[in-house]
Amino acid sequence: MTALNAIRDKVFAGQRLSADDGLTLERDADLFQLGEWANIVRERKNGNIAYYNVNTHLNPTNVCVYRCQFCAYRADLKSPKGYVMSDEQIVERAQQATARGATELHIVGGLHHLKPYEWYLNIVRIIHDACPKLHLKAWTAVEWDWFQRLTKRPVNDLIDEMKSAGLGSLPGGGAEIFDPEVRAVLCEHKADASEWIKIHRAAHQAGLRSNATMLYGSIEKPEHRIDHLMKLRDLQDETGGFQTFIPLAFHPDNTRLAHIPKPSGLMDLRVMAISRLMLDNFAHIKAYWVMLGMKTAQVALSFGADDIDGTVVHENIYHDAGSTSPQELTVAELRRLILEAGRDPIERDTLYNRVVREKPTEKNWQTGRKLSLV
Ligand code: V47
Ligand code: SF4
Repeated sequence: MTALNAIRDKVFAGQRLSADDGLTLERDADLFQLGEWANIVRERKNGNIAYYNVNTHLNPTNVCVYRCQFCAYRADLKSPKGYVMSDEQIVERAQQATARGATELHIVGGLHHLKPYEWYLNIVRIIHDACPKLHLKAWTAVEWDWFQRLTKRPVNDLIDEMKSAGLGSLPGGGAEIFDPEVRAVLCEHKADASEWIKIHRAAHQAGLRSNATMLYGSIEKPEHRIDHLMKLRDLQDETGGFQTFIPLAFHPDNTRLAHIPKPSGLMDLRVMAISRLMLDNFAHIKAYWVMLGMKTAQVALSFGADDIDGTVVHENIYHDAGSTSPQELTVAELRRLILEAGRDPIERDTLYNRVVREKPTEKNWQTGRKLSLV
């Protein structure tokens, strides 16, 4: 029996794939095999459902002490591009999101040279006080690591404090590629793999859920991607606290790695499918439409993904790096995108509870602009 036939039998039987199987998939499987097998797992776990949510992004500052090679978003302290939002602007953004029916605010940003930990804590507190029903998905592990460095306090203490202030869960950013040699090139000084894992473990132990990501298509090799997925799977075996895995395609524009071409649509689908096959203990795989573009996100719903993220609004990280996706999608557009892909759209909140709306949200979010997908 060939190695690929043995993998197919494991997938059909619902058995776990090994790291070697993952490498075989990376090297030898064709796209349609991968898609067929990933779709079996996707439908076994989530049927025909494709989830979306109504959310908004908030990036309180782009000023950052780090200089990740793949980042087009950051600014130096004195750069004219740098900004810091005021408390008033932050609360206004949260109130606008609430008025438009958002259930989630996704809060991440730079690590500002001069802002103390209390500034970040206060952001969560003032938003929660103003909009107590809005779920606050805040701060990547890289930011939590920075808070530890600033305060010299253990992360579980900081998580408890933010939780009391209104924190709801952690986003999956900052994972990049865990391999130390790749990380040394991409983002030398920031939290390493063991710190990222330690912080997510601490969040799960504090009763919070979190997401996980992987930045692919820059300088990593297939073995680095498989190693990354295996490390996430191990932590999920231990805690069960991850909700969703989000593969993030490298966007080169305006970065220090601008000479590297953007990964192809074929690579996007391969990584999506292999992630679905390897992460057998993750309930959800997200095709983040801002990063993939709407057309690939639709196809990805048949290559392992069961979630396309949300309305988004105010996304900076990918738009600064050359994303040509719209700034936001209306609920009507998200639902149409999912229906066209042959899936059943279900609105979820951050924790994957179904959202049932008694009355429509603000008109333009339901009906939307005309947006051509062809
Ligand atoms: O950590 C930054 C990545 C991440 C680039 O948890 C880039 O639901 C590609 O994590 N090309 C932030 N990737 C975004 C993120 C995220 C997005 C959507 C949903 C969730 C979630 C999390 O974006 C960073 C980094 O890995 N990134 N710049 C770039 N030029
Ligand atoms: Fe800073 Fe995050 Fe950009 Fe790295 S990816 S430079 S930590 S804003």
